[in-house]
Amino acid sequence: MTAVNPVVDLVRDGEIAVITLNSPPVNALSSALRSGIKLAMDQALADTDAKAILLICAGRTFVAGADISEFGKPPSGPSLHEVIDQIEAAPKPVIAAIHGTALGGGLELALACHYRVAVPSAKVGLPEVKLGLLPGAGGTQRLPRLVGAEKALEMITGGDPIPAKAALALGCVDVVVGEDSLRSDALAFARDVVAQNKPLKKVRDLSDKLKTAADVFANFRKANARRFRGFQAPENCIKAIEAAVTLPFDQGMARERELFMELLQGNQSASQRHVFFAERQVWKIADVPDDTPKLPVKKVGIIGAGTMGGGIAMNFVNAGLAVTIVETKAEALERGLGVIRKNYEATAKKGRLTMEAVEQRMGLLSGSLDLSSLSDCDLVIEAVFENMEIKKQVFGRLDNIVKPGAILASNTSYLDIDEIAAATNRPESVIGLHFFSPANVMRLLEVVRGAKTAKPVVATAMQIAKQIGKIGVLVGVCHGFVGNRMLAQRQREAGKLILEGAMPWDVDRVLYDFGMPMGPFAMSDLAGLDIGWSRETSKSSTPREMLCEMDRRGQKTGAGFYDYDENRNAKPSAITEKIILDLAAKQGITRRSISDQEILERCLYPMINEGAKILEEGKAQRASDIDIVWINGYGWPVYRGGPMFYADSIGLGVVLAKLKEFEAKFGADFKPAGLLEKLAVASKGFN
Ligand code: 3H9
Repeated sequence: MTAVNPVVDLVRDGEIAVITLNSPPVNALSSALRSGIKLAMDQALADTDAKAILLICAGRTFVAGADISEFGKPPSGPSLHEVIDQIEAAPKPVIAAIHGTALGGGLELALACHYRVAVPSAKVGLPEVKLGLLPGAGGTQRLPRLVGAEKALEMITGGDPIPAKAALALGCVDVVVGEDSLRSDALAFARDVVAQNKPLKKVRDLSDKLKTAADVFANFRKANARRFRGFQAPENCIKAIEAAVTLPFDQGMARERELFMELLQGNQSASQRHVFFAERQVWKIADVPDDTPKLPVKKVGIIGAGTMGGGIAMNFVNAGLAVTIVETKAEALERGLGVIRKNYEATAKKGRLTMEAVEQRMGLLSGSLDLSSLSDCDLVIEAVFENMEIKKQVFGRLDNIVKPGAILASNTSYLDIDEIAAATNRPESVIGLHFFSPANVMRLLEVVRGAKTAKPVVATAMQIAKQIGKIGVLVGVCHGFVGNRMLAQRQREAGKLILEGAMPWDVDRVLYDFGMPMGPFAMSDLAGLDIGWSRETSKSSTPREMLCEMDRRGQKTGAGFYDYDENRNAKPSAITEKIILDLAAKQGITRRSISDQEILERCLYPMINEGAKILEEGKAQRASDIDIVWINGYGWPVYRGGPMFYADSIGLGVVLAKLKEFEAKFGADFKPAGLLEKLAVASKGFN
């Protein structure tokens, strides 16, 4: 074996030169890897005894793409384009042997090869759109030539990889070989290419599949307008594929470059790349190393069969764990189990689950009216009414019932985990697992670490999050934890803005246009205005109270802040407007015109400020964890990178100056956090 450089080897196996890429963990195309491939190609091409070249990877995967950490840094070594051009132009056949994933630049590299072989478990795709980019090394020009524009549109704007078998059917790979014999089968394939003197198949020269109906692109844009709302990358992907269809190859490549650079230099891709790394950082806990022992979790107990409890149960059942749900009343238990069955059956009706799987999952679920049936559970999650006294009672009882060492978790969204833990004699086993509604759908799980929570309990909770397909974010005990604590800031300002001069639909429109799935008032209408409201204590002191008093309790009653038609389409409401105007007058507020800019800053900057306080108090490990909470729990647009990254991208100095201005005008709610002030003065960012 000849080491060409530390990450690339070259050997000759008979008449085949074998280039092996070995750059763990995922063979990303770093400068070193590109240099190594180029050098190895030079040598293999110069070797007159080598009749064909095999490109194969060591480790767990074929090339997973360009090295994302190099983006935005000064270029070094040969570019990926140089490497790709060299391969495609090679006078000897070059064959890619694919296992694991060939993604992004990795697939682009493979598409430049003359032939591709893959193991059955391999996947190939162009996921650049998820990083706010487009495939920038020929992917937008070569893939349509192989699979046609329509399929390329779907694959490139969707970004999801396809399995080897589908890739074979599309012509993306030439042959699928044995799962455990990639190297020998690929070598045999290469020898066959040589023996039969097969042609050098260059994707750039193909044109048959490029014939496309004129309206394909317009139709695709129209059909996906909602899905792509706010994102720049999908549109650039579409334009690049259009170029593949309308321009000669080299001109198409130039257009691809232009469109790629536009994205690479933009804010959206910077945000999405931040999120890529943030999602991987989030699992790392400074004082709980990866090798911390985990507790075995095979049987889960859930207390409460309501919407939350049921949704939580589905997560575990989906992951193949046995779940017992406990309720106090038989009807509630039956209703809860019935809802779960209905949910599964609805999924089955859509063809995404077999009826057999529905039964299998329901078979993992049992119901009980007796807390003591949870005695042998490894993990118990309480999802009862949000009331400290009730929770303390439940935990006190659990402490006497559940086997020692089991994890006792609360799904509280606000309450003090330490106080709950103190109701037991095993506070080290108590933790918060804050699921977001609908719990079987939302990806976020706030893992709330109490003052006494043991490290193995923390480590196990994070592992469980992964196991059930959630993104677990470790947070500390404080009112509302990370997400709801910051949300409270936005809700307060939204409430003030509508009395000062804006209308609910103004606030909602500004936040929707920013990229949120909906604004605060539309969200309240959806959730129900009467959450936490009671007629006995209602004092007509806020628009929400007054709406509830009128039985306008949101979408479920056909009216809330908005009026709704029979299809639940929202319309601004004259009744709400009058309530707001009357209340403002009653409170002596002189209404004024409020700009969209002020609405945005008033809603978002106090959130960012609260995020700074959360960091300062150590309630989140890092700013990027806060971003992950907001993206996955509240629909913050991923192309704005989360509130903390967004603050960095506009500049903390700008945020600080505005907060000070608001503090002078509106009072202490806007007092800047010490950390924000410190970082802004030092011209630093949160990330
Ligand atoms: C591109 O190719 C642009 C071109 O079109 C044009 C160029 C001109 N770079 O996810 P994991 C790290 S854009 C750098 O935990 P898994 C990752 O951060 C690229 N680093 O493993 C992590 O580091 P750490 C298009 C990368 O087994 C470690 O590797 N390609 C890259 O769950 C393990 O990753 C993509 O978008 C990278 N490209 O999943 C594919 N990829 O251990 C992105 C990973 O320090 N990658 N790392 O936290 C993936 O989707 C997954 O990593 C993969 C493996 C499926 C490959």
